[in-house]
Amino acid sequence: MFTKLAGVAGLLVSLAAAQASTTQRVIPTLSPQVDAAPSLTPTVYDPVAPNAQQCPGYTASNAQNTSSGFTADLTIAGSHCQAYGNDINDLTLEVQYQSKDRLNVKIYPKNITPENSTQYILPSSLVMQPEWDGKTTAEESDLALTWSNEPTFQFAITRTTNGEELFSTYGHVIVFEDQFLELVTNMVENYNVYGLAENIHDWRLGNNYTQTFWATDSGNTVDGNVYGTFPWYQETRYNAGGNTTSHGVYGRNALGQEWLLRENNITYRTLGGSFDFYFLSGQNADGSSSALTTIQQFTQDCVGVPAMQQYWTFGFHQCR
Ligand SMILES: *[C@@H]1O[C@H](CO)[C@@H](O)[C@H](O)[C@H]1NC(C)=O
Ligand SMILES: *[C@@H]1O[C@H](CO)[C@@H](O)[C@H](O)[C@H]1NC(C)=O
Ligand SMILES: *[C@@H]1O[C@H](CO)[C@@H](O)[C@H](O)[C@H]1NC(C)=O
Ligand SMILES: *[C@@H]1O[C@H](CO)[C@@H](O)[C@H](O)[C@H]1NC(C)=O
Ligand SMILES: CC(=O)N[C@H]1CO[C@H](CO)[C@@H](O)[C@@H]1O
Repeated sequence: MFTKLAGVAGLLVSLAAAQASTTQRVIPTLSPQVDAAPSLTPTVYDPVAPNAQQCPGYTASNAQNTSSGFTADLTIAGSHCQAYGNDINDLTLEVQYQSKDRLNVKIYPKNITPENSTQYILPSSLVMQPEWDGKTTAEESDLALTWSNEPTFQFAITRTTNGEELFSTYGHVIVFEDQFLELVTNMVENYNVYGLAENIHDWRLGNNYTQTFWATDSGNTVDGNVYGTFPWYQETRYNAGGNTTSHGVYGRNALGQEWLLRENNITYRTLGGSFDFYFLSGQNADGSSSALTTIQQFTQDCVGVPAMQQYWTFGFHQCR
């Protein structure tokens, strides 16, 4: 979805350089030493990296109902931890029951001006932004959000038909810094999560997997980072009696990011932007839910279906 433009940018630079060469000296913008930096241990493998879960978290106040959900202020609940940047004191929480099957949770800095808006808010002109259908209210939704300030702001998403908990930050702090965001959800035992593409990995991602996204042209590395960034997963639960339930989680953010799948939780981290989560119920009209319905809710309503391709492009025209 978020494709790499570095190649195009590189081409433009060399064309500009070729044109300029007859009239002026080309001054490189990067020093020749740029590739000679020491290798850095990624935080995820670094035992002495700061633990952002020791940050103070936030406290919610001033909750106000809106026609589609509610908003609240989030204020930092202690002194700044500066784990990987500057903590942002004041945030806005926006909860919107966008349609029967989709609930949106946004958390972004309260004080944003046109000058710094694009650092935090991903414009809808770049990546489609799902919106309220103009009629759904909290009472009509397949999903419900509950929250608490004890000990700090935390929220959970449940399915209203059976109370199934789909996502929950209970027991973890929310971290919001100018160059680092972190949020953790509790997961059921032995959870089945699929997606977070692109990756070359087992179909079921497992409970001990780190998906790093920064849209690189890194080749086809097994378990590594590839071209695209599809920050969404579908989870299926195989319940007693042979019936299954399915739902989806989409984190709309185009920055470099990591999803750490661990035994009992998933940690979501980004290098900036804001939290913009879409929870999809995967529910059909009869109240059952399925992976197929979840994926339809994601493609049709969140990112748009792919363009229809000419039949011959499925043939020998591989790659270019
Ligand atoms: C806000 O909406 C919730 C859920 O719809 C409702 O329970 C609550 O009473 C409302 N609060 C106010 C102040 O209207
Ligand atoms: C955005 O810029 C304004 C004006 O300089 C500043 O007051 C505000 O703190 C900035 N917001 C963030 C989140 O950095
Ligand atoms: C998880 O994966 C890491 C790295 O691949 C490995 O070192 C570790 O032993 C695994 N942990 C478990 C509990 O399987
Ligand atoms: C997530 O679960 C793993 C494995 O149980 C645990 O080691 C880790 O501390 C948990 N992460 C957080 C942020 O609680
Ligand atoms: C039809 C049916 O048996 N549905 C069940 C599927 O599993 C969920 C979760 O255990 C139940 O809540 C449903 O009633």
